[in-house]
Amino acid sequence: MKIVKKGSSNFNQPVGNFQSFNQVANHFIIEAENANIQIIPYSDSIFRIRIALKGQSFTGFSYAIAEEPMQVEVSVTETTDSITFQTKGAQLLVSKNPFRISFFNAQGTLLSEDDQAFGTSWLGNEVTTYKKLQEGERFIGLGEKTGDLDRRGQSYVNWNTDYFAYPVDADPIYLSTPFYIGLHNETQYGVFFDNTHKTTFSFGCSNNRFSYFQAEDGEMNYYLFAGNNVKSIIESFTWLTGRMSMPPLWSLGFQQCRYSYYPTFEVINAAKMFRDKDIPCDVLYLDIHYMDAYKVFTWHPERFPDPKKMMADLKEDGFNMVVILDPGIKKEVGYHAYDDGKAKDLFVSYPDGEEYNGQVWPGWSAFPDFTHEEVRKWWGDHMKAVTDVGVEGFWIDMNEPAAWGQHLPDLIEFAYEGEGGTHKKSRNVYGYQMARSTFEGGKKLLKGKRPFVLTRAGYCGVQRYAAVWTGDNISADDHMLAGVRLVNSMGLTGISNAGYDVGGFAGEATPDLFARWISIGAFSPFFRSHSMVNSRDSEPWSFGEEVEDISRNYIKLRYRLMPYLYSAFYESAKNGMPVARSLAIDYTHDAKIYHGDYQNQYLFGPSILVCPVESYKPFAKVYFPKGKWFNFFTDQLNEGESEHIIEVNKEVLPLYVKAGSVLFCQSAVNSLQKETPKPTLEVHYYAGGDFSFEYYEDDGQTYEYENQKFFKRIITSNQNNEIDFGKVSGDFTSKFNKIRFYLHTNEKISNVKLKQDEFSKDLTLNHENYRWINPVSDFDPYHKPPAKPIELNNLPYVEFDHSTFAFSVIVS
Ligand code: MIG
Repeated sequence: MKIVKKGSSNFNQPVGNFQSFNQVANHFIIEAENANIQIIPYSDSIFRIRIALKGQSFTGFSYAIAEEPMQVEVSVTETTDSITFQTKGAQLLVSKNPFRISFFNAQGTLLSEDDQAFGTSWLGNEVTTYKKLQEGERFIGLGEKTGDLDRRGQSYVNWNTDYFAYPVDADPIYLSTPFYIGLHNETQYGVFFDNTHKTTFSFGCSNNRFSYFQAEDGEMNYYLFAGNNVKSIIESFTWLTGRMSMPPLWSLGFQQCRYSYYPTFEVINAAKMFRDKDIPCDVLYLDIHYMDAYKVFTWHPERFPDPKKMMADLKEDGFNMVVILDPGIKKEVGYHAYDDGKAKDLFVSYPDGEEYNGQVWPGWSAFPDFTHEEVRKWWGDHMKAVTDVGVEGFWIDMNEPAAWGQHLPDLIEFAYEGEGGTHKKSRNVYGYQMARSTFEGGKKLLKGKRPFVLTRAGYCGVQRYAAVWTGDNISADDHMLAGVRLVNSMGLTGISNAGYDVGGFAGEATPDLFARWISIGAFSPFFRSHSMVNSRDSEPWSFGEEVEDISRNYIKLRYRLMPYLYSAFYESAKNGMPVARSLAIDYTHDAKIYHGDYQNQYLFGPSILVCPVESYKPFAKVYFPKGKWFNFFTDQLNEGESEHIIEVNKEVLPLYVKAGSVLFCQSAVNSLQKETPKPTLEVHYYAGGDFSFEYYEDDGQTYEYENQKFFKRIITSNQNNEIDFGKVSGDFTSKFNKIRFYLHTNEKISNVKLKQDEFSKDLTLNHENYRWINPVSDFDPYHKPPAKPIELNNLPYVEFDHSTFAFSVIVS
């Protein structure tokens, strides 16, 4: 028996000692005993680090990266022990013997450092970088991962997985975004491990020594981000991996799904019900039963004999239709998509050239290789089968890819843009490239209109092409809250347009659960109700009158807030700030927000604080972070940095508005695509602090905004209640010609002035009783006395033109 002496293990292969250092263009190349290293200053605050064992070449290509390295000013200092790379925003220090990396912010504070003993090392082909745990370090991000907001003590695997009815602590699920943010000592930094193989992240799991990121195979290729706050790190990360473009306005409305609506009259009936019941809705879905024998790009001849007419009828009523597209192509000679794909050799195959077949809905199927440009184009062209009918929305499912039995053979091969890759390397990007193909195909076929794509699987960068939903959740309170955290966590990793199946996919929601879920869902970026085949009806009217009223109220509220929401989406498209913002973005170093009681709270856009609470709880615990917070419904002010226990009921979701912020509202409509709101834009000003928020409008359906066809202006305010509306830029004419400016403040107002350049005039101060949504509490007279409407009595407002010039409103 051979005893390996402690400290002299020869299993773990290290990088070893430094040997030489060179600069080639903007790359710094270090040779060490066992590995080659590249250090690339990528921007002022990003360093890219690549480490490969000697004898292994650096692979070239990444699907995630949207930008080339910037021209970075870097000063390099070499001593006998170390090399330092200093940029404007960060510092990277390489210790030579052995090779180790430490990372500092612009102020020289340590952000992250390699574990002194292990740094980067290999076990066979498996490569790992170990980072020393810092004092009090927390970890956030990693996208669609279950568990707590603070991921300390947990580990996660990135391997896109179809997981029906996943438990709330399941891992992995559908989508992988190997990017996280570390927080400690009032500092923050980001790590993006751009390796598409199965990766594992540990944040001090089962040890108290290090965090690590590890890949089964491939290169150690990671990016370190420094920044003065979490927001700037998200901005850098989304600069690097891309941001969403403006989604079609209709996709921000309420979306009703079902597995499955068929035949035609069921779809038409659902549409009619929404209109008859005065519940806003913009989208209905067709799940797999619309296809003929589940063959993608076909229509079931009996169930949908005239899809064009159905589509036209729906559009007439202000609905769009989103149809499901699964990647599996039925292996059937005579089926056009199969024959064509086969003839052109576009399907994934074994190393011996034989087509790979797996079983999915249509039976034995072939899988288009979306990692090949030609295949993506081919898929896009076939989408004509649905766009010809008038479809503008595409729901891509099963793209992990899923197959019965789950495990695809690892040896199957993908093009990987000519680089080639096995299933091991390609799986995690398959859904992402399917999203890209679907988006680009849709964009081409819709001739200038914005397609809407919804995907289940993805990888970093998927936000450029698709919205994401969290797959097959369960109708249960803990799933409702887990969904909120999944969406918020995706927001930290670049994916802003995300949502969950409201009401739960598997199982059946109770009326109370549905009521609470739909009110929270109204404050989710992507807002869709969906449920499983053979389960009870789960449209908003299926749970009784009371729940119907609550659903109507919250859906209407979302529609009222549309100008605000659209501006929040714009902010996301512009700088990557998510629409649903974990409090870890703005209140990063406040320990309270990570507490189990408060970790589900988030900001919806910059101003609205949402406090999700289980449907069975008569009380909720709410934490107000720094600042002051207006109760959304009553305007009562709450001091920040305080914890409260409040009474809740299913009609009133705890919502608050930040003092020192603004909301933009419009009149209620039932369809964003068909109805035009009244021409008065409501601007709700919540006094009490500085803010800056950009108001944004465009046509909501084309890419004309790329040609200046937008209407935007920055609105700022200060403690003195001077609200500046900047000059409008862009050539788009606003839908609104008047502004009704509401003042939410507990101070007495005597005068409101409108000031433009030198000129200033007093505005007439009016008052009105204002109600956000209708009360519903009078529904249940047996159990409680009819409640009074929640009204803001005598809310002051002024009215003026929606001028494109710069002006100020001065309140005193
Ligand atoms: O094997 O298309 O997550 O939303 O309704 C199940 C049927 C396939 C899984 C999706 C779900 C969808 C269902 N799909």
